[in-house]
Amino acid sequence: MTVPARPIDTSSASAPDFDVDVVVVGAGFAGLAMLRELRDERGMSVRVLEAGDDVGGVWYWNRYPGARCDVDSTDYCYSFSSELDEEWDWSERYATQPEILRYVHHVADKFDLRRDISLGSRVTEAVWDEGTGHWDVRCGNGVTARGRYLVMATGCLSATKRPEIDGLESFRGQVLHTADWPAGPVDLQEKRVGIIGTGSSGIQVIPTIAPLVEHLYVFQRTPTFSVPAQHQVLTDSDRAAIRAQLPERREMLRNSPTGLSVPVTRQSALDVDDAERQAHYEEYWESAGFGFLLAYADLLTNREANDTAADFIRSKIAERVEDPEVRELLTPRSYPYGAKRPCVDTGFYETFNRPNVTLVDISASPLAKVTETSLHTMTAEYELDVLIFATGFDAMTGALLRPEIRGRDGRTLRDHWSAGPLTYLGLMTSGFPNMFIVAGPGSPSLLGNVMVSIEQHVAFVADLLVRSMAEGVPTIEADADAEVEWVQRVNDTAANTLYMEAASYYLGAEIPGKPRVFMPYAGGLRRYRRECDEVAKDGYRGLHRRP
Ligand code: NA7
Repeated sequence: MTVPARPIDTSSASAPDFDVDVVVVGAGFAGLAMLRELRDERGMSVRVLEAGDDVGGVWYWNRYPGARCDVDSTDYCYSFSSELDEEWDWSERYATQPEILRYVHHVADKFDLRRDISLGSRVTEAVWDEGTGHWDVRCGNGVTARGRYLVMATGCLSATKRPEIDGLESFRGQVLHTADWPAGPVDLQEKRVGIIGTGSSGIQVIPTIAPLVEHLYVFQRTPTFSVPAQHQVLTDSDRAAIRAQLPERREMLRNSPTGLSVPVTRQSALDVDDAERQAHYEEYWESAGFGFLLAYADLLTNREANDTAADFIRSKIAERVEDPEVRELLTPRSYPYGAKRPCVDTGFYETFNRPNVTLVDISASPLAKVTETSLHTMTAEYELDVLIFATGFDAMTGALLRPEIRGRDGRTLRDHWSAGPLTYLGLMTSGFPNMFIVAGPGSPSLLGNVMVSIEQHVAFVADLLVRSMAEGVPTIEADADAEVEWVQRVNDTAANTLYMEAASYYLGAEIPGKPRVFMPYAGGLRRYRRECDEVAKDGYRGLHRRP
């Protein structure tokens, strides 16, 4: 069902607040990179609309205790400026949220980005005006912008998810979400704290707050595979060594399947004997962190190979948790390692050896209700002062579908994607001319280092816009058949992996009723980059560029 296209009524003033070449939504890593590239390198006018009161995207919102990136800081930053590389020193292997936010502020100030960003401006509506060939964009605070192009740089994990629990509004204690953590101090000292969720965020919060609180109740639905982060503080000599190899390291990231600085092997886990495999896993365990998943080439494609890694991790969990019952509850057995986003941790499992930490298995006895003082499962009551949701996000599509986006003939993106996201290369969707998505569904984004994905998308979009403008092509749109083929390719690629064997957010399983389709492209960043390069070389095959 479609309704006629209509431009946004800007009521009192017919002119929008900002009339630019490109409206970018989001001032996280993707939006800032897009702004700098389009404005400073390509001479376009840009307005960035950002919901938060400051720049930083997920790193602005995820201020929970213990928040860190689980990709090496050296690899989780921009690569466009050698001057920036020279003047910025990361202090730790995995940067904390405050350090990453300082970096983002440094970049925003150094490249004078703030002057083109409207903060506190959450986009609620974006409408394609067929008559003029522009996007009209409106924010909840009344700010309006008009651009020939619209870039959604809204992030894959930014629309928070908080499960409905009966009676939650009656709770008299404090309710927090990891991805919407208050900016001011939160006092957890001597409090009875409950936390729901043991994904990457929960795994970071739990060991950080356990020593502070009177008692911590961890409500776990599915146990997680986690390997030690092997975190370390970087010394001057570490940094000097990293700097000396930075150009080669960056080149390696760009040409790797994952964007991670872990060597890629072609060896199968089944090609070696038990002793050799065990030694190899031990070596990765001691250093690789997230890269443990890359210890052998077939860990995500062959269940028997995967079982060898999963068994190894399970044996390590067994060494780390004292109580046999708790140990069993923490041990993942129902899905392959890596099929849900794997975690890295510092002392997560050991936290359950503390007398003030209780693991509550909510798969056996689900959450039932909240009262003024307590969280109840079906079989027990837990009195709490603070309840923390570490329940993650409406992944990949959430931030794109919450605003009302209307394309050609007034069709909404929600309608177009009602059976799951449809994109060409993860970058464009048919019927929504001149709209681009950075690191969206259909791109590798979440399956690797998202910074490498972001920079590749920014370069691709910038080249495409400049070329189209130079050629007098005002409208760019994904071809509907090319889109269907790409979505099929994304599905086929995932079908050859073990990703399909877990109820993960890659598959839309995190939200009841969300279409179950595998959303990211699982063919790897390197292959994806080549595909995009080929598409560009073929005159942007699969895109209609109408003069
Ligand atoms: P995740 O990884 O999606 O984890 C969410 C956790 O919350 C996970 O343990 C979920 O259990 C649990 N959860 C979600 N909904 C519920 C309900 N309704 N009841 C009980 N438990 C629930 O989000 P994170 O914030 O930890 O990490 C997101 C990303 O940030 C991460 O992938 C990295 O890229 C960084 P489930 O497994 O669904 O049973």
